[in-house]
Amino acid sequence: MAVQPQEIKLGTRRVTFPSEYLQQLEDSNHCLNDVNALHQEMQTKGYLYLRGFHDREEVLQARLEVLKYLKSTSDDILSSKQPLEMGVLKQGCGVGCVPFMEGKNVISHADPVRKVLEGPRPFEFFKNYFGGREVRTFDFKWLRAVHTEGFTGAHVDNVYMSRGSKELLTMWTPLGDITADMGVLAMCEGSHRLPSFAKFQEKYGNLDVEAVGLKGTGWFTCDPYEITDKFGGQWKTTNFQAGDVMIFTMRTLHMSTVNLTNLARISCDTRWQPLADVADPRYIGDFQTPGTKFGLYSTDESKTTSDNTMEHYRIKWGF
Ligand SMILES: O=C(O)CCC(=O)C(=O)O
Repeated sequence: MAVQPQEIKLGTRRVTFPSEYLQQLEDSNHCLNDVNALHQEMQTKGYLYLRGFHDREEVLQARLEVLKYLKSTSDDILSSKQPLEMGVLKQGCGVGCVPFMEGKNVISHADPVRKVLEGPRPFEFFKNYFGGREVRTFDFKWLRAVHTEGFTGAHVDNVYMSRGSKELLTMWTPLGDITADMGVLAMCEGSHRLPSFAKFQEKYGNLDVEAVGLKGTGWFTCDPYEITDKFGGQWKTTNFQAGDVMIFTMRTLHMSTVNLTNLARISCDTRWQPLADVADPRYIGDFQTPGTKFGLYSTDESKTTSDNTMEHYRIKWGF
């Protein structure tokens, strides 16, 4: 069935989806029984979009658990006029209204949530993907309920977690049916390998934002046009269904669409690697929840030129 074009926001830009600029993602489900084909897809696109990967009912149970948790923390987050499972935010619930749920905590590791994030499906998938080697996932979970107007700017994950396995992959799991106007991942296809991104990857992609004490989010930009104008690639996204996942490399540039609705956008990123590889110590074992927060929970300093801001580095790198 053809998708009706709709006006959404990708970072700072209003865009029509689907359109030439922001295309529909194609899934890689046809490769699921052929590990070489999965590798080939990852190599070509920089990601694997897999539909119906998790059990839908289990995902909806995990979502409900998160909503119950949010309700238990404060009466100011969710509207009591609507059924809890809808996840309707109270009017005015913006930045800072939804509690920080990243790390290893009562909700990131609640049974229904763990059942999805660390269930047999991802373990089997990654073991197969990594050629039969045993795998591990970080204890740290990037569990989020994104408020109205919230979004994630364009970045590669390598800037946050480059101190371990070179084969590390991200799996992004939407907890619920999440349409493009609620805040979904958009992938810049080819950004991990195209020669036009070589300098971007060498300079920005190799930055360890914590080691340099970067101020701000760690995002390269909030403007998707800047990426395609300067480096090329193709932005793609989709309306996600509960059960779908997006798996991608540490070098694949991605961002999210803006949550234009009054619904909490609940999702979690998890990380996977071969067990025998070194794991980034910041995210396993008895880590401390980071004092420095990057990404969504930081202030956007991308246009500030003072030392150690992204703008400072972009000028230094000649971007
Ligand atoms: O959920 C988001 O908004 C961003 C997720 C992300 O950047 C990631 O999975 O690496």
